[in-house]
This record gives sequence, C-alpha cells and structure tokens, in this order.
Amino acid sequence: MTGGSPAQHPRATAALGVALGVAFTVCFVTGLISDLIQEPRAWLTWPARPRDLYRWTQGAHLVSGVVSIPLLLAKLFTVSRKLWVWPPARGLAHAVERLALVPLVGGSLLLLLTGLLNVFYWYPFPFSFTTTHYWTAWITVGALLVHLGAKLPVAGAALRGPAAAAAGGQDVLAQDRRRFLATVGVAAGIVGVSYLGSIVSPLRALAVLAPRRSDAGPQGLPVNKTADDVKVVEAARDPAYRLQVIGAVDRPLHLGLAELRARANREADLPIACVEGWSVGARWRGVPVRALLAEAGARPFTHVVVRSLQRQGPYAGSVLNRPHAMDPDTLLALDLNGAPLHLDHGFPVRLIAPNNPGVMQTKWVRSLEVR
Ligand SMILES: Nc1nc2c(c(=O)[nH]1)N[C@H]1C(S)=C(S)[C@@H](COP(=O)(O)O)O[C@H]1N2
Ligand SMILES: [Mo]
Repeated sequence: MTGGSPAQHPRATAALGVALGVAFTVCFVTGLISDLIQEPRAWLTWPARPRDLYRWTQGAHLVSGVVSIPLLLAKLFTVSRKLWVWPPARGLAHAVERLALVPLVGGSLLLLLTGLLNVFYWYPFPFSFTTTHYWTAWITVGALLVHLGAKLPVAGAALRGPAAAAAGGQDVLAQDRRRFLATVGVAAGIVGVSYLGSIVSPLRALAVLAPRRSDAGPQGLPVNKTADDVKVVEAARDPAYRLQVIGAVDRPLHLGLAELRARANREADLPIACVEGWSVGARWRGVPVRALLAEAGARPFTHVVVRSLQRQGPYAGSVLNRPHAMDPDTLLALDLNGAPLHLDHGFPVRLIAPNNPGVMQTKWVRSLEVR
C-alpha cells in the first residue's frame, strides 16, 4: 500500500504517533508548570511541599523531551515518502491538515533542538532561549491538535486493523516492522535512562549521554554560573557585607556574617533542580527565612523579593511566595554538605527552599524585601 521499507507502514506511524503524543503531552504540561511558577500569579500559588515535586516535574520534562528525539526521527522516516505526494492537497480540509505539518514538524524539531542545546549550555542563537522555547511549544501544540483531529481516525484504524494479511510475504514485512519499532524503542529507552541518571542520584553512573555529572563541582554540586562569571567576587568577600531584611517590616535588619552564623540553627536536605537537565540533593545549614521575618517584625505579606549581590541578569533575584517564605526548611544557607558555602555556590549566603525551581534558588543574597 505504501511501498518503501516495511517500517513505512501506517501501523508503525500510528504506534510512534501514540508514543510521541504521550511524550509531548508530558513535556508540554511540565514545561508550562515551570514557566507558570517562575512569576507570581494571583490564581496560582505553587506549594512548598512535597519537597521534590518540581524536581520530578522537571525530570519528566527532560526525559520526555530527549525520548521524543528518536521517536520523532523514526516517525518522520515512516512518513517520509508521503510528505512529497502529488498533488499536495486533495481539497480544503486536506490542505489545512497538510499546512499544519509545517508548524508541527518545524516546531517539534526546533523545540527538541533548543531544549537539547540548553542542556548542553550551548546558545548559538541570537534569540532568547526561554521565550523561543515557550512560544514554539504553543504553536506546536496548536498544530498537533489539528493533526490529531485529522489523523486520530486513521491511526485508530491502522492500529486496530489486522497486523498483516494472511499471505506469508506480509508476515515477514510485519516482522521487519516490529524489529524497527523495537529498535526505536530501545534507542528511546537508552536516551531516557541516560538522562534520568542526571536527575536521580543513584542512577548517576548511567548518565553517559548527559553533558555533565550531577556530582561534578565544588562540594559535590555542579556550578552553572561562577562568582567570577557574574562579577560578585569582591562584593561577596567584602568584610562590610550586610544582609538586609527590609520592606514591610517593623525593624529592618542589617546582619553581618558572624550575626548570620549565630542564627544558622537549621539543617535541611533539599535538592537543587535545574531545568537545564540536572538535579541533585544536598544537606544545607542556615538561617530559616521565617525566623528572620519574625525577628524583623514582618507585617502581613504576600511575598518576599530576594535580591543578589549580582546586579544584572535574569537570575539576579527571585520571589518567594508566602508558603515558601514560611516553610521552616526555607533557608539562607551558610553551609553545604558540612562545610562553609563555596564562593561559587553563593557565599556568603544563598537561598535554598523546598520545591523551588533551581533558577529561583538565588545565590549571593544581598537582601530580602517583604511585600
Ligand atoms: N545570583 C544568581 N543565583 C543563581 C543563579 C545565577 O545565575 N545567579 N543561577 C541559578 C540556577 S539556574 C540554578 S540551577 C541554581 C544552581 O546554579 P549553580 O549550579 O550555578 O550553583 O542557582 C541559581 N541561583
Ligand atoms: Mo538552573
């Protein structure tokens, strides 16, 4: 019916389509979650518990994304002959369906490529990664809905229909097709497990395809941005450093390192979950933000703005919503894994909170402003 290789059969296309549909849905939803919670929204309060929820959603984002790469390439292969049929459209509905393939295929490839480059810290594009990735996702999902509307009945029929006609030759073809799908499945599995290794610490040794090990770096944690990268070395080492607790408070605080250390009475095991493809748990010791707010006499507030000694860049600050600010394990950390915080991990103090995106775990904290 389709000619070409036995893999280029509607049944293979449909099976890959189902797998891709699941992977894309997981990837889209987990991506949206990450985007939504990085800005405070009136209608959504991201909770501070469970502690590892964000870590799991972003692990799912990463794994569903990388698994989609072999699935998508295989699916494009199964339909490659059909993409160039002539005439290009048999009517208006068919034309719409085929036009939607442009944003669908283009968008999918762009999403997977930019995501993968992000994991490898390579930004060869002149445009912003997050904005491009975000809007491409919406365009791709829109095109995917059109595609599903057109193809769901076809795919259903292909999956339900007889695997092969009774003729012996057809059996061989069906076998070839199954072998092809199994190979794609194994490839997707290897890629997925490998990236799972950069999220789940016990599987670390399996992270062979991931660009970095989650335990590389000072004090057993990776460093994306060093103090030198963002020019905070001098300010962080300045003996005149004071942490400011300001805003809607009765008694603003200005605390030096020794005063902070005297208040560092809480330990917590909390992960850093970076969207750029790794996450790792660590033991932190520091001053509970809640205790600082109480000491400063914080008035009723909705959020706390955290600012870094780093003056520029998208991660020079973050916002703690109320549940995060009030969680007893939300700390300004001074120690990491039993030793004083390394300069590149945010010395003199860094924010660490449960179920908080890595990008919001601000390093080199200069002030907390209660709002
Ligand atoms: N001031 C500041 N804090 C920051 C960042 C930064 O660039 N500047 N990077 C964030 C990101 S993206 C992550 S994942 C965590 C851990 O980053 P690290 O590996 O650079 O320590 O710190 C966060 N805190
Ligand atoms: Mo990150």
